[in-house]
Amino acid sequence: MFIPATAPASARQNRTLEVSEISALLDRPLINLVFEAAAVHRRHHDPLRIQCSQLLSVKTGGCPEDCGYCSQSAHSKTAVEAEQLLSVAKTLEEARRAKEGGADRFCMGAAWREVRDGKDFDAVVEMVEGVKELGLEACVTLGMLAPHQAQRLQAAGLDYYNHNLDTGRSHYDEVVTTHSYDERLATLAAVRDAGIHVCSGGILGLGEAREARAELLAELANLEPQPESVPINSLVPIEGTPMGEEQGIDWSELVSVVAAARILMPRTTIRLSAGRRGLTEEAQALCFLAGANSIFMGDQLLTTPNPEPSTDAALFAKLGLQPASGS
Ligand code: SAM
Ligand code: DTB
Ligand code: SF4
Repeated sequence: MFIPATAPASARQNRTLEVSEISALLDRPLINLVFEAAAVHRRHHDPLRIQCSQLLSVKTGGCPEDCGYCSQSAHSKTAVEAEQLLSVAKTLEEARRAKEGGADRFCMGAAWREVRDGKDFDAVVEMVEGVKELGLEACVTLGMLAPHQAQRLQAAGLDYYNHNLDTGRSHYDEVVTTHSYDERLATLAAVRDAGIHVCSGGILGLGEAREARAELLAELANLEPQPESVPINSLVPIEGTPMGEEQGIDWSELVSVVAAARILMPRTTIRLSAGRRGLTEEAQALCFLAGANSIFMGDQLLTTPNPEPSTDAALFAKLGLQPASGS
């Protein structure tokens, strides 16, 4: 029996959510699901405020992992060339520009399997310190992390660590074979134990069934405590990758996952992440109504384009939305 959204959030956090009940939630009429999610959203968040993060790829391409969706995997022949780690100075210049553009969080991504202690990690720690000095929240996504590395990032002032579970456990082997689901969970535990906020979500459109989406939501919502941030990406198909020909998912599936995530994780920030260029304004509006309250802003994600800032500003104006950091 699914606990109705009118029950206090604590009621659902005290027990394990079953995949079957989340599947049933995703199968509900979309109109009812969005209505319920919108009600939960308003109880816990200002529905007019959207948290705005900006991304920068600080180490692009040449990744040893074989994630089938990714432009940066050395296993795929894509247009992305492998690069060295960006300098601290260049990174902080981009962070300054992001702040001027209205971002409140700066997220730095590296195409690494895992963090290795050494000069590159030292430089990333410096980047985190510099971003914090600019008065921005700092987030990094660097692949797998050992507990001592998480502690070092925490000491540098890191606010969030992004590490996505990407899809349900049953579908994971179809997506990546060079690391396991349990390794992803171990990194999330190291992040949590170090006292850094957890940012973890997934990608829709990897050829998964609805059941796998329910599994992903169950994994995330059953984490204790629940992640502070859950990015929901729609696959950006990349030519040359095993998933480059996948058909995009229908907007209604995306809205239902956003709504279910909001109902299951009432306090979490839910980010409408990669794939917004493929969505109409109306579909994005429904996602914001259903509880999405964060986006990536700026015209570039990691290696692919994002909506132009002026396009997002026009959408925000039409919907009466404001960046979370704005007055
Ligand atoms: N290497 C690190 C890792 O895998 O955790 C960090 C970088 S990785 C590019 C960060 C996340 O971006 C992935 O977990 C995935 O969810 C998302 N992502 C990558 N390529 C994508 C694509 N083509 N479409 C949508 N999301 C994508
Ligand atoms: C997340 O969930 N999405 C971001 C961020 N975390 C690192 C990455 C999106 C990448 C989209 C494809 C690209 O630009 O390469
Ligand atoms: Fe590497 Fe991350 Fe891309 Fe996987 S998603 S290939 S780990 S950069």
